[in-house]
Amino acid sequence: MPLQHQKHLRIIELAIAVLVILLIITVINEPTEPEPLNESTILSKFRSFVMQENLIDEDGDGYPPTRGDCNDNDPEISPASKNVPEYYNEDQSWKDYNCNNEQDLPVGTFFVTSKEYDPNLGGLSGADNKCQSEADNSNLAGNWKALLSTSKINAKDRISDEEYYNVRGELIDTEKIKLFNKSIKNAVRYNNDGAANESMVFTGTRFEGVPYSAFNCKAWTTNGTASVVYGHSGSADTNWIKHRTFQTCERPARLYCVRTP
Ligand SMILES: [Ca+2]
Ligand SMILES: [Ca+2]
Ligand SMILES: [Ca+2]
Repeated sequence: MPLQHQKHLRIIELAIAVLVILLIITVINEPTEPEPLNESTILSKFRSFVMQENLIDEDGDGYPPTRGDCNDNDPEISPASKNVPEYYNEDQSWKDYNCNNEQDLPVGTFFVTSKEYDPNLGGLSGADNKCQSEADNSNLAGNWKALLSTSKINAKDRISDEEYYNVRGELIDTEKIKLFNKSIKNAVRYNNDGAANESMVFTGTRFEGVPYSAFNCKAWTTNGTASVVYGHSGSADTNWIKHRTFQTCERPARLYCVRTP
């Protein structure tokens, strides 16, 4: 074959190869047929979007989980209820309104301890530890202190000025000056688990919130010969804080515990 013809053949082969490549590219880039939009495909697309974005408000409280509903199975729990005090109900249940797995009772809430203690409490700090550990055992949030006086320390100075409630949300009194003025509006009555414990409570305190002389088992360090004042957790008159006096520190009793800042 003459050289000229061979050249022409090469050019034709090259041109065919380019055309084939162009054809392949065109076929690959051909847009696929769009899915026809009928009512059911629109609905199913919408449903899967809503599921994917978690926009459903299961309990109908107006807030889906993506808008802050930390419990979408309970319409009483939503961003609108996150500061509601988590007092015990009558059946000792309670609701975790802010979903933090702790029971949030306001500062100024009182409980009476579940346990009775020896009058040698280990001083005020030992008594505070007992309140704190009972609170912790029941998953009550915050700091808790025992309402006690020694001869030098006033019980009233150990707690902050608040509205005071028991753990079922019954008002004890509206401010400190009224709390320590004879009677209170409701007895402390309930323990850290929300059950009633109407019994003797160590206080060492007069109704004014100050020491009852030296009736405090030597600042709560002895179970021997010393004097003591008990209150009564079922009382709302002055007996709530000064119920009985004894000349000996042998008898075990409970403590009043108060949430502090
Ligand atoms: Ca909801
Ligand atoms: Ca809810
Ligand atoms: Ca809580």
